[in-house]
Amino acid sequence: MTDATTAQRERDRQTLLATWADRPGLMGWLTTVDHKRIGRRYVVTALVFFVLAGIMAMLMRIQLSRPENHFLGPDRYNQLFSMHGSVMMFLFAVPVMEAVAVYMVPLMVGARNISFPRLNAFSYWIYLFGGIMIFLAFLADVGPEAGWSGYVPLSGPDFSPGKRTDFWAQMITFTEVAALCIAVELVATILSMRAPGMTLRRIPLFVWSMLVTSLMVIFAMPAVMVGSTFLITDRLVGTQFYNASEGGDALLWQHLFWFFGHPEVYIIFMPALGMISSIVETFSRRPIFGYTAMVLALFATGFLAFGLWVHHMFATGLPPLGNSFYTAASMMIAIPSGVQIFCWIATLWTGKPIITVPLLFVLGFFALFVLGGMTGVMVAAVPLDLQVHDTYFVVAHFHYVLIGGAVFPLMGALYYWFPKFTGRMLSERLGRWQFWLFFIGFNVTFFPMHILGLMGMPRRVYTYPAGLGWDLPNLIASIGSWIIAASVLLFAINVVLALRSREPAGDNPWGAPDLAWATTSPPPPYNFEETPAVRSREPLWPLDADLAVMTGLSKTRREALLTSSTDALPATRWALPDPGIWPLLSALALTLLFVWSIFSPWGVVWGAIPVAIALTAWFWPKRSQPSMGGAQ
Ligand code: HEM
Ligand SMILES: [Cu+2]
Repeated sequence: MTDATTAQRERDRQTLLATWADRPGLMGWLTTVDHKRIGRRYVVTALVFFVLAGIMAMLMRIQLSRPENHFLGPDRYNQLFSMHGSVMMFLFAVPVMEAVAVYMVPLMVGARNISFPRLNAFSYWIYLFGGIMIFLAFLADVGPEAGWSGYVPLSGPDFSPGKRTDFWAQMITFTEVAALCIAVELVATILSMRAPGMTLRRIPLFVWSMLVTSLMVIFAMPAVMVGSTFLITDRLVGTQFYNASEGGDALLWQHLFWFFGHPEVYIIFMPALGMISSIVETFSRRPIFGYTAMVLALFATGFLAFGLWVHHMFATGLPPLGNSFYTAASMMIAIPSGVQIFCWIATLWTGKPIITVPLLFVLGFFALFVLGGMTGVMVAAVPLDLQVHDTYFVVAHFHYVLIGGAVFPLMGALYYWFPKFTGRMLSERLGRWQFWLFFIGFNVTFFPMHILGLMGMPRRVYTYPAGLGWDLPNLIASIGSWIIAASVLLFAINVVLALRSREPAGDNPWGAPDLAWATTSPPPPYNFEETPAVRSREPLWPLDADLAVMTGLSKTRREALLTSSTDALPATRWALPDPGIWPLLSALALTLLFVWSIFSPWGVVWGAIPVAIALTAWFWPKRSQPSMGGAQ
């Protein structure tokens, strides 16, 4: 490169930086609309919630480590398992996956930012405030107490007096608003902001998995929002949606909840599948085997996931023919999962796998997920389910799928993408220790629960009598939970050490093939100097090849390129918004409305005024922004 072009590139970079950089300091932090800053913040917040819910799990395991223990009383225990389950599901598992996608998807498709960046900021604040609210409620002894599934009539006005369940139901609305915002942004980003040339057949599998996940969020979350809003109105203003004696129906809650709740576990699991594909591809050093089959399997899983919810309700006495249908559907979903596992194994088999920490976590996933999947097929059979329903067998099963199926791939992905997020590498040596502690600790904790369940120990009990043969498995499980805690602590230490190290990771330390690695690590505020142009499914392979770029986007305005949905042909340019404070203020106003409405229905009426003001200010048209029309 000549001196003149180098100098020109440097000038371009400065111009881009001036256009895209946030304001310095606290104001910049509060007003940012950069998907990377918001995504990173989202990931960190979700991990904090994971640790808090994990501490609650530890307290429960201490209580259950021996029979007739008095460490926690029944009321405290009820609140703890309800908080643990709700926080893990609503505030950790779904948000952390979406958070990683908020960071990675725009980079993987070669865009300058996520679509609707202010909505993205709004989503984060709503999520944060909802999470803070539920923890404050818990500390003030108004934490949830009816389990993460909040069944009526237990959660209704007669059996859960006080405000505990109202806070819980409102927290759900908060987190689902946040999740829906992100889902919409991701769908729009994936369908209309892909780099030119990234046709449907060239989309990275993680991006595909997030498209399916987001569509599932859009279909599933409204059910639980409607359900929890009915619950609030039953409790607050005397509607009778769930009250059978007044013509309501308690089973309506279970249908609404599980119509969301079953897809929810796939909403957690699907991004994990995408993460595994990314990791397996990079570390096998070959394109993924069976790409088309993988994409079809993702869609099949997403579709089938909506036909299974009744398998959570086998014990409610529904007609046997209906039950058989849901049994068959539940078993069928093992097929697309099996297809994916075989494709990964084929990729590893025919590639030259390098066993790094991310790949170790994927191998751990294979072992644990197969076990969790098998117990899943077992409980899908009605006769067996009727025996183990509400026992520790189920607790073992769902922790195997949730932790084995989602947390293990997530840990792998955090190791894999950490250099992208921070520009530093996590230590492989500590990572191996962490993996083995997690893997062993996990099995020590949860394997004995299968046996406990088969011996008849019910879930959600704060203690048990001695002499039933439950003492030893419980003690082993409790010891295991400390090993998991040690592993999580080691991860935290690894992160701190990596952040303090001065050694840069380099732009593409793993030799990965997707566009996310075509820019620096961490990327600049504008992501890419020029829009990358894609000619194959693995645009960065072979690693020494030059990446084609498309020039023409303005450097002095926040412009994004819109491309067509199937062929990714350049269509038009689009002005993305500047940073602003209104998403934060709107989220605050909405929080006021939600919390106020827990105490009085008038909160909805008066609380709507600040929301309307904030939204009006947010959407007030700016004269200074010239319209860009359909300029090419
Ligand atoms: C990290 C180690 C973990 C430990 C030691 C642990 C332990 C426990 C314990 C002791 C219970 C209560 C069992 C009962 O009394 O019925 C429980 C319930 C539950 N856990 Fe975990 N857990 C862990 C991680 C997770 C994760 C990562 C998730 C989700 C992603 C999760 C989701 C749940 C759910 C949904 C419940 C049911 C709550 C309810 O009954 O309403 N757990 N867990
Ligand atoms: Cu299910």
